[in-house]
Amino acid sequence: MSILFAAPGWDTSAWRARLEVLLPSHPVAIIGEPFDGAAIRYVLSWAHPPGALADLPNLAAIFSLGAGVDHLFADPALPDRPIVRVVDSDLRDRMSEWVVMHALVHLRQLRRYERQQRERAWADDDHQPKAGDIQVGVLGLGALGLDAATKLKTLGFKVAGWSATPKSARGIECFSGPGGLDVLLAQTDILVVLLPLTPATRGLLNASLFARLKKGGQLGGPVLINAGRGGLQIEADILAALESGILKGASLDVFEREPLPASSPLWSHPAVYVSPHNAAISAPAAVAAAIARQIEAFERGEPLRNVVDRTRGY
Ligand code: NDP
Ligand code: OXD
Repeated sequence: MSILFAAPGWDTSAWRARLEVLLPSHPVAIIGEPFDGAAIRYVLSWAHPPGALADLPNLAAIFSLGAGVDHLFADPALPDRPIVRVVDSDLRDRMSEWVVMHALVHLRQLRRYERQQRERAWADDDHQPKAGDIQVGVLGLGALGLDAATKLKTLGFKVAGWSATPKSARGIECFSGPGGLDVLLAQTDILVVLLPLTPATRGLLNASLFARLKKGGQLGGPVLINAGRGGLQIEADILAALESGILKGASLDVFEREPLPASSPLWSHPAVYVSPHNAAISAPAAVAAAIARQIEAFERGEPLRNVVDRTRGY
C-alpha cells in the first residue's frame, strides 16, 4: 500500500527519497501527479487542497507534516481517520532555539545596539536588566511550550506557563483556565505564545489581552513573542499596542496572512522582528523518520501516538 505526500509547494524530492529508504515497501505518490486512490493507506499532509483526500477508501491515518493541525481542519471534507501530529525532539529543539533567541534579543536590546553600531555610537545608559529580573509567561505548555519554558528557566528567567488543563512543572509556575490567564498576564514582561490555533484560541492575542499584561517593568513594557499561529493574533491590535506603548516590542514568526504581505507595516516597524514561519521547520530527515517509526509500529499492531483530539482541535 502507498503513501500520499500532500504538501503543495514543498520540495517533494527530499521527502520522497527519505521515505522510500525508510519504508521501501510503501511507494510514495505525490499530490498533483496521477495516483491510484484505492492504494493509499497513509497521507502525509501540509495544507493539502480541500477535498483532495475525499476518495481514499483504504486510508488508515493522516499524518500532519508539522506539529500544528489547523491546516487539516481547513478541509471541510477531511476524512474521519486518526490524525497524527509531529512530536519530535528535532522540531522541539529548533523551536526552543528561536524562542530563547528572541527572549534574549529583547532582554539585551539587540535592535538598539545594532542601530548604535551602524551609527558608530558608543552609548550606554547603565540600564541592563538580567534574565532573573524578567518574568516570562508561556501560553501553551505542550511539547514545545514546556521545553521552551524549561530552557528559559535554565537561563535564569522567572517562568510561568498557561495551559487548558492544570499542570505542574519543576521551577515553572503553572496556571490554567481563564482565571489563571489573568494572573499570569498581570505579572508578565515577555509573553511567549506556543498555543495551537483552535476555535477557543483564535484571536486571543488582542487589545484586551495586551491591556492585561504587566505595565512598565524592567524592559520598559511587555514584549510579545508568537510562534504559535498567526490566527491567534490581531495584527491591527499589535500595531496599536506598540503605538500606544502598551507593548514595547514583538517577535512574530506567524501571521494572519502568510506570506506576510509586502504592504504590512510589521515589516518595517522598529520594535518588531519578523521571521517567515520558520521558527521550527519540519526537517525531512527527522520528521520522515518519526512518521516512518509510527507507520512501522502501527503495522505491528501498536496504537498510533500523538493522535489529535478532533473535539479540542489539537
Ligand atoms: P501541544 O498540543 O503539545 O500543546 C498545546 C498546548 O496549548 C497545551 O499545553 C494545551 O493545554 C495548550 N492549549 C490548547 N488550547 C488551549 C486553550 N484554549 N487554553 C489554554 N491552553 C490551551 O502542541 P505543541 O506544543 O506541539 O505545538 C504548539 C503549536 O506550535 C502548534 O499547534 C503549532 O501551531 C505551533 N508550531 C509552530 C511552528 C513554527 O515554526 N512557527 C512549528 C511547530 C509548531 P493542555 O496541555 O492542557 O492540553
Ligand atoms: C508546525 C509548523 O505546525 O511548522 O509544525 O508550523
